[in-house]
Amino acid sequence: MAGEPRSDCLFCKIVSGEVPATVVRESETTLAFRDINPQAPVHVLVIPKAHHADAAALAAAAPEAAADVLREAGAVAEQEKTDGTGYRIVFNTGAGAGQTVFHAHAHVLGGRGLEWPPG
Ligand code: IU
Repeated sequence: MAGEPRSDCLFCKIVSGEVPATVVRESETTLAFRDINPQAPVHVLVIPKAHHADAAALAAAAPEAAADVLREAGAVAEQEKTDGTGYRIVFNTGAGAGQTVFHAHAHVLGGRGLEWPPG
């Protein structure tokens, strides 16, 4: 069922504490932790605590939680002091776009110049 924890989901296991992560922020509905394979000096993932497969599914099923993820992404960027150079919020959606973990997550990337278009 949408939103229920899944035993086969890595990010659900991070939410439950079963898998460790370096948490930088937490709210009632979200968790933010450092990516284990950072692509920039600042690379934090912001996830809803509830399980939704991707950003679109999250927005459709739980729009308030989707808004929480965006708000927390901005708060992470402020906390990590990316304001001088800007930052990027990325939701890879679908395997073809590089999504490898099918629990919605925002990448917050910053701390270096970011090119456009992305690869
Ligand atoms: P993607 O958009 O689904 O590809 O992002 C998944 C991210 O999760 C990716 O950047 C991984 O480095 C990251 N990650 C992690 O932070 N901790 C883990 O244990 C695993 C992946 I597996």
